[in-house]
Amino acid sequence: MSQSTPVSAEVEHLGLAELSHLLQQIFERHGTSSEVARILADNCARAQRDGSHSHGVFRIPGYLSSLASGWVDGQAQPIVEDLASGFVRVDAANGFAQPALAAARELLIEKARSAGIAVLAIRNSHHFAALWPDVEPFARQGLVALSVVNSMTCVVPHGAQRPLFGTNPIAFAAPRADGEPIVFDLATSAIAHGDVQIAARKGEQLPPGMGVDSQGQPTRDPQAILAGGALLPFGGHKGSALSMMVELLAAALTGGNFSFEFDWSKHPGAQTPWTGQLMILIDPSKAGGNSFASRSEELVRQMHAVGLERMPGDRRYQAREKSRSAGIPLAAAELKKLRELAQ
Ligand code: NDP
Ligand code: PYC
Repeated sequence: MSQSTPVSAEVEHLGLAELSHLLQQIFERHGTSSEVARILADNCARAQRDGSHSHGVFRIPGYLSSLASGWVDGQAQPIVEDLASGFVRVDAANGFAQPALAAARELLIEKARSAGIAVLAIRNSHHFAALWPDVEPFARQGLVALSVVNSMTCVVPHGAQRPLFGTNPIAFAAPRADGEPIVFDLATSAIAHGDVQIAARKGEQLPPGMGVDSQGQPTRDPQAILAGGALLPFGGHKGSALSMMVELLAAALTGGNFSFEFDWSKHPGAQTPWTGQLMILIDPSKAGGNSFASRSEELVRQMHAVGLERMPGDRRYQAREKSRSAGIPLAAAELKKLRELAQ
């Protein structure tokens, strides 16, 4: 959903470095350390470049109002603990999850390459972004990566009456021999919360089966979902089970909050979920036998042979390629607001 490029004639195109620099200025201007600003800006600019609009510059006001409310610490220094041969833990210190991942990254890779597998458990963290930027770089280094993060209560477990789970995405990345890494990144809700907000803003109806209103009745109206309604898991009981798994891995295992466990009501403006994130890294070279990347390439080849035209990740890679040659398209009005925020 909502991953088309702006259609208005009033569109400007920026390079990745230019957009990232602008976003970095905004974050710094609104109270983050320059390191946090650099990491969040890079993440957000890459999402915009890839047409992941629900987690691109659309998110900037949410980041800034969370920072202004005092809910999240933009200056936090993550604390990395080397717990076991295959286990790294990070206390994000009420800061963002991406700087916590960055702080643990090298140690995590070292452990995965040595033991064949390593787990990273981030807690006390705020993740407000797409998850694919966290996993894709590992696949470019020949590793398989799986990550989950829980968010905020807005999804009704299958068969229940009230919301409990977050939109709880799962992202996976694997290297392949002759192409871009295989990457998927999906919310376990029928639709990401960000896409509901975008639809509400545009005055569009949602497809059926995405959510319910405050009375628990099915609705296609995004405003009704946002005003006391809730989302449904994708795929009924199956998506609901995956969402439950995300709560267990991202929160119970890391020591972070479940999606229902934090109370941001005393921080008006807070939007960033204060939860946890789990990453599992596997070094496929430890498996011996045929090269994993050749095997994954063979799987892709066979998928195409049976008629598959689009792999998960293809849309993003195409948008990326287009942005590389033409620049990242941004509505002029949106860019003007961003430039004002950077002043
Ligand atoms: P989508 O439903 O748009 O896409 C999910 C995955 O399916 C993507 O990998 C996508 O590839 C792939 N895909 C989509 N259509 C097809 C198709 N026709 N054939 C093959 N593959 C396809 O994503 P969601 O709306 O579920 O999630 C959007 C974003 O929201 C994610 O980045 C997620 O991490 C983020 N999110 C973040 C949360 C947080 O707490 N931080 C919470 C919830 C969501 P492609 O990318 O190429 O389109
Ligand atoms: O789009 O569901 C979402 C989301 C929640 C937190 C960040 N993004």
